[in-house]
Amino acid sequence: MSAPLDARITCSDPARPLDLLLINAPLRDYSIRPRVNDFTLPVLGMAYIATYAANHGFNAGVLDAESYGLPLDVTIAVVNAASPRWAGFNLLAPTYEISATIAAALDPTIKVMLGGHEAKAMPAEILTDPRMRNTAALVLGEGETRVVELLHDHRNRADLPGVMWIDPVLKAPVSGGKPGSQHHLAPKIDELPFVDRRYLVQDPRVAEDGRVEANMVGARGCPYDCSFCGAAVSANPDISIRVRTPANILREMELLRDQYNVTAFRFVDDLFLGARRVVQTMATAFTDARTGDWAVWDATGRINVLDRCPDDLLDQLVRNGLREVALGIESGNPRVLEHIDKRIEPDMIRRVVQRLTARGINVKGYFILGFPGETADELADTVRLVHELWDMTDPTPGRFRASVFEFRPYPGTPEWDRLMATGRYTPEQLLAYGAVDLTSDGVDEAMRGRDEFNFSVGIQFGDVPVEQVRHHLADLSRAQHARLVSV
Ligand code: B12
Ligand code: SF4
Repeated sequence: MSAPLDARITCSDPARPLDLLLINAPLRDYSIRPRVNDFTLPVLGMAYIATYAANHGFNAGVLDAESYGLPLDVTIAVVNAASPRWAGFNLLAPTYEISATIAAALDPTIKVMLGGHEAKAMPAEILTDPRMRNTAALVLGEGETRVVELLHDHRNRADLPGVMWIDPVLKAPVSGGKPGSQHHLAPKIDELPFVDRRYLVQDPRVAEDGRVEANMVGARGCPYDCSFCGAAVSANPDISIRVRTPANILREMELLRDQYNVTAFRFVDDLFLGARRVVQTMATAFTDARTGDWAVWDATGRINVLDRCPDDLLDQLVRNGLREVALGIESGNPRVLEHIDKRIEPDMIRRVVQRLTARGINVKGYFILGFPGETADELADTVRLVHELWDMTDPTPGRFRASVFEFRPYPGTPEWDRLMATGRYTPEQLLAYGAVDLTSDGVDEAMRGRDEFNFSVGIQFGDVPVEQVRHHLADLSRAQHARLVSV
């Protein structure tokens, strides 16, 4: 009899051998410095794949090593002991090195499949990385239907579009795809099964306010091209932008309410409130379903789109239960915003934050410090804007909070291409991500909560030295934390 499956692996049937184990790699080796917080967002993409595979009769599991803060050797031992037929990785730029280290240490009888943003951006380099030698398939883009095809051993990977591997004869990367197979690239999102929450470690979960909260995906793809972003349209040419129908979204919300008592929802996709037509359609559907009577929800939005929404539409969203909008503000300087191709300007930012918070909608603003070519004055504009937005929203019923990051380049993005075109950097330099420990000066609650986002390649891209960028970042994060604590 084989050993019982490690309890940290979530799967549809622990008594059956695993066809596929999807591994969310830890962001760093937690044997060296343990995790300092215990919350992470759920791995919805992996859960979508596992759910779809289970619906097709396969036993797929998820090991969220990041959420458990697993050391590298433990992660490797857990996967090898589970001995799945396939092991799958979601490769993101900062997690590539750790994923490759895990893949290299797996039992060679386990076939490896790769997906995620980094796999899409650098497929040839990854397939020829000796640590990835057991890779039988690298899948570009949305995985559900192609992963299930790959799990059928008798089916041919060469039939699948956007699937790559190393040809044993040519010893070079090749890709598949037969005529009529393009539908795999954009699975019909209204026909996908709702995510089986068994695969997620902390979702649904009881939030600080006592509500049971769940994360959802309402749309796939983003039509914008912000220069730093891994989700930018030019970095994802394979994606067709699709929004789920309101009826489909509402059905999942009601199911989560009935099954788990969920009354708070967070839409993590790039652009839930990112297109005027979508905002209007959702508002009408949520009004008809009286969603605001029982639920609150948070979503991402675009400042330029919300700026064009009339007051009555914003009022309707409040009645629908809209609680918080996350906005990519990025910079307080017009030249930098233009450089990013953000299609917004500082007055528009002030206007939208004011209109939302005046209605009681909270705003979470994302900012980036240390952009390529950013001057000290331009960075100071961003710091000033954060303070201005805090002050402006002090008297409003809705809160404004700032989430600040250090710039880091992601392959495939417009900013990456610009940096490479300067001839000053090699891909290895731009990919040398390291965890930055901003919690090291004694216990610092402000930095703990965001420890997993403090990543850097340690290069000064603008006029402001990296140490000063971090100093501003830590200052703003501490000020933000103090404001939350004092509320
Ligand atoms: C929610 C989210 C998170 C969550 C959950 C992450 C996760 N592992 O799923 C949290 C907060 C934990 C997170 C953390 C990080 N994230 Co994040 N995240 C997102 C966000 C906003 C949405 C992802 C999502 O759920 N999409 C919906 C699902 C359905 O799509 P999906 O996850 O892409 O999965 C599909 C495909 O990618 C594919 N797929 C996924 N996994 C696999 C595995 C296999 C084997 C196969 C074949 C296919 C496959 O099939 C899935 C279903 O169609 C994206 C933005 C975006 N557009 O993707 C950024 C994004 C993916 N994150 C990013 C980054 C960098 C990170 C961090 C590294 C942050 C950091 N510290 O620097 C960490 C990594 C932590 C980790 N180990 O996962 C970048 C990636 C950029 C890049 N080129 O690498 C993105 C694109 C954001 C950005 N602005 O650029 N993130
Ligand atoms: S930052 Fe937001 S709007 Fe810009 S490309 Fe990324 S997901 Fe789209």
